[in-house]
Amino acid sequence: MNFKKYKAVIFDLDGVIVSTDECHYEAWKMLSDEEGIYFDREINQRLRGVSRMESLEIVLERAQKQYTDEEKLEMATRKNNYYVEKIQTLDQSAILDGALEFIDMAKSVGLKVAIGSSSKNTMTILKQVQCDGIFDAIADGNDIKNSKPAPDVFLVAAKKLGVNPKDCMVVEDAYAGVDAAISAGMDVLAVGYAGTYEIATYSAKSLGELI
Ligand code: B16
Ligand code: MG
Repeated sequence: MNFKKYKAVIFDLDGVIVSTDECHYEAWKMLSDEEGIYFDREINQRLRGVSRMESLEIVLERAQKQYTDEEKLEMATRKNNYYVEKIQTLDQSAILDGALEFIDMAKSVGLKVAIGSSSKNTMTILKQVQCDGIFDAIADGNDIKNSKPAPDVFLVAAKKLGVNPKDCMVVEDAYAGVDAAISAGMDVLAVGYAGTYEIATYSAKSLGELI
């Protein structure tokens, strides 16, 4: 990978910088159990990078009844309350392998660094793991209407950085996120769960592998 051909790296948050998978899984599982809806870890993998309301629709594919929009909103809020409670327990040990070193490496060759996350809890998570001061820009679920695989969150991040999208590289762990980066006209390094997605520009098991 020729790092120097880029001007910025935009990092996805959940699954790239911080491991929040288990918190999301447990919160969706609590909601599903209360509603009598089947939910497992395989279904949870389909929620990577997908917005909260779209995630709920995937969870509801297994529901035995129809829910009104009002009920759906209440369920998404209930899940989020469980999730927010769980992420209070996160600390720096939740930072994923090689993430901080990779950010330092990018900064040391003059690249700007940003977050491009679907999560509306981005700031809470970054503060929790003490990474809120290290990025030049943050774009998250609060900045956009269309979430990944739409390119919006990465385009907002590039705009906040003042960098042309074609000069950005995205780091993603979700299929939806890799698709979003490509739609934004950006190169993408796929790691973790998306590490085998063949349309990515580069791939690795984790950022730690590239240090
Ligand atoms: P929230 P990312 C995504 O974050 C998660 O991967 C996805 O599982 C979650 O549903 C989504 O954020 C919305 O999160 O409910 O906190 O707004 O991977 O794009 O950083
Ligand atoms: Mg992710």
